[in-house]
Amino acid sequence: ATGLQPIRCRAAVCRKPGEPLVIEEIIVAPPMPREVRIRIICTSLCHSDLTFWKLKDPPGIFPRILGHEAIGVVESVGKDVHEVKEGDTVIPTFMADCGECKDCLSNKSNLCTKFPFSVSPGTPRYGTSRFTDLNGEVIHHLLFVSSFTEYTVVDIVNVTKVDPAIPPNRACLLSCGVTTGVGATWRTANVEKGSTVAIFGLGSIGLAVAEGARICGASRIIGIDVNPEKFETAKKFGVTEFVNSRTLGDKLSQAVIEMTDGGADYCFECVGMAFLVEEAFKCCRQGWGKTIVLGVDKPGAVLNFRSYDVLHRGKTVMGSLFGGASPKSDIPTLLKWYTDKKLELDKFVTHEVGFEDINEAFNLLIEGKSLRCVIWM
Ligand code: CXF
Ligand code: ZN
Repeated sequence: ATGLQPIRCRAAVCRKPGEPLVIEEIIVAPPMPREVRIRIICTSLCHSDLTFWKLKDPPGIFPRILGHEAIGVVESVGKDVHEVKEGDTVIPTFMADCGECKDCLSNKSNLCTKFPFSVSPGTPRYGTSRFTDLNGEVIHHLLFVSSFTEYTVVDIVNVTKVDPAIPPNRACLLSCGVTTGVGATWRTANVEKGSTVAIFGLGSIGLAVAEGARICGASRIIGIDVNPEKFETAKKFGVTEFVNSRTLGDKLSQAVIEMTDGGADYCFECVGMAFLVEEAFKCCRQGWGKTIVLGVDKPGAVLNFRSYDVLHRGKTVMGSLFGGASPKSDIPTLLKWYTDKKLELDKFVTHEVGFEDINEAFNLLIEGKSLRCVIWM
């Protein structure tokens, strides 16, 4: 493989918001300096892909190649890339890890200041696209990854080299969802042994939080959802009790406070609704309770807290991106946890489909039938 030539390959292009992806031939330009071109092995569908798929333009932007949870092999490297070489197995991530800025050098942050997170339609370093269709029209990137294509181009700050022996249909989960949930317990909240944890929303992210809480040694893991059917699955992820937020309505926080004798030690909001963050905050105990927000509400969403509660009752509200995990150091740790059988990834994968059936993966997630559907290229 020569990095200097454009590649013609198949990609699932999102041409219009909410319409089925179209598998077509596209041209992928060679990597620019400090970029790598990756052959995607497999990718999985994250709920955020649905968000960007549905987003009407503007702020939606089309045509675009979605997908940001993946694993692949380096096909070629641009100029000045020394960290990886052709043939290396890598996990791309929407979070950068430059390894040089104040944040990347600190163990307390994963918010790279040199290459900050954004929803830019281009690459992080140049702001441009490496994709064109056969008519020469530009196709936009998503979250610096764009994995619904046989080949993509990713900046070196957005790739983590991983052990090629780990099954790709498991390792790819660490590219977004599982790291976000497990990371929130381990890297953001620091859940201690014996804690009581409440999880608001039992989708893949909530279940990854449960998995993380279980690994951290939490003794009670309370799952809260509008759908009681989710409890059966949630038990496999360590959830010990279920609370139905639909039937409880405005009595939800009262119920959680009662069953925890004053409130949970840790509350995780995994839906992305401002009012649910406020509910979660009410449910965490005074003195030391922490509320960790993983969900992302609409831009401009406002949270309402009483200053007395936040400042004088010893409660904390915090949030993170990617669970507060630094890709290049924390993904290899999580992969080791998987090989050591401490972190269970298998149970997240409910479906696997071939690339040509990618729209089926969308339907399964929309209908709430899947947790993670792996798409094989
Ligand atoms: C999300 C994180 C928050 C902003 C949108 C994308 N990442 C992955 O699903
Ligand atoms: Zn995601």
